[in-house]
Amino acid sequence: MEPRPRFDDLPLANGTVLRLSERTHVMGILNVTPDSFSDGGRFFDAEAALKQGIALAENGADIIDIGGESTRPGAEPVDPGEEFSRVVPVIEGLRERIETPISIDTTKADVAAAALDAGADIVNDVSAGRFDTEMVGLVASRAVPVVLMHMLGEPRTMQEVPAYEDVVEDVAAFLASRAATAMEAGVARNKIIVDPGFGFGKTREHNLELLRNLRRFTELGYPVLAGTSRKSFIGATLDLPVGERLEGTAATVALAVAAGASIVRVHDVGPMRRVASMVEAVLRATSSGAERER
Ligand code: PMM
Repeated sequence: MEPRPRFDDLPLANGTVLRLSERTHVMGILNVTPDSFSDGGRFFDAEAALKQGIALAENGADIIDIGGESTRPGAEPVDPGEEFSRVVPVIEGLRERIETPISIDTTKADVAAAALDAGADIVNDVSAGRFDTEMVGLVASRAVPVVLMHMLGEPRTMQEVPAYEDVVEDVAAFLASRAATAMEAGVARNKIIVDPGFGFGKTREHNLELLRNLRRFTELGYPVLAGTSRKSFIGATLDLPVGERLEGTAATVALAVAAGASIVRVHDVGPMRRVASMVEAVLRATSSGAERER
C-alpha cells in the first residue's frame, strides 16, 4: 500500500487550519432541501438543520457542507432567493453555536457571497465555476478555499447517456483545466481542492473506475475530495435502497482514504471517521511500532 500523498495544510479565514498534511478530513453533509436524494426533506426546517449540524460536529465532522439546492439527477434549478433563504439562517445559527468550518455547496456566486458573509469558510461548487462566471472571481477576492467538482453537463440531463473516451483521463483533464481557469482568475493554487464528482453524469461502471483510480487525481497536485456517500452506484452494486448503504459507503471511504483522498464527504460522520482512522493506522504502521513518516 502506498503512503498518503502529501498536501499542504489549509488555513481558513477564521484561524482554523485544516491539517490535510496529517489525515483525511471528514466533511459532514447537511442538505437544507426538500428533495435531495438521500436526506431530502429531513432537515428542510431551519431548526432541524441546526440540530443536525451540531450533531455532525459532535460526531467528529471536520467540515460541515451546507447545501440549499438539490443536485440529484433530473433536478430543476432553484431560484437564488429561495436558496439564499434556506442556507443563510442555518449558517448564521451554526456559526453562533459551533466553530466547525462550514462549506457552502452552491453553484451561484451570490449565494456563495452571502454564505461567506454569514460565516462560511469554503466554497463547494459542483459545477467547478462553469454555471456562474462570477464564481471564481468571488473565490479569488475572498481568498477562500474552493472545491472544483467534475459534472458532465448539468443535473437536469447528466444521467441521460453519460459517455467518455476514458473516464479517468477525461475527468482529470477537466479538473486540471478548471483549476487553471480558477488560478487565472486569481485563486491561489493552495486553495484549490478537486473532486471527480461521483454520480454526476456517470454510469455505475464509470463511478467504480474513478474510485479504483482515485490516486490518479492526487497526481494533479491538489487535495482530492471524494463524495461517494450512499450514492446510487453503491445501491446498484449491492441492490440496496438509500437507507441501507452504510457498509457499501464504508468500503468506498476506506478505498478513498487508502488512495490518498484528503477529504471524504459523508452523511454518516461517526462511522466514517472511524473507517478513515482505521485505514490511516494501517497506512502508518511499521513492524517496529514506530509511526511511519507521513
Ligand atoms: N455530491 C452531492 C452534492 N454535493 N459536492 C461535492 N464536492 N462532491 C459530491 O460528490 C457532491 C457534492 C450530492 O449528494 P447529496 O445529495 O448527498 O448531497
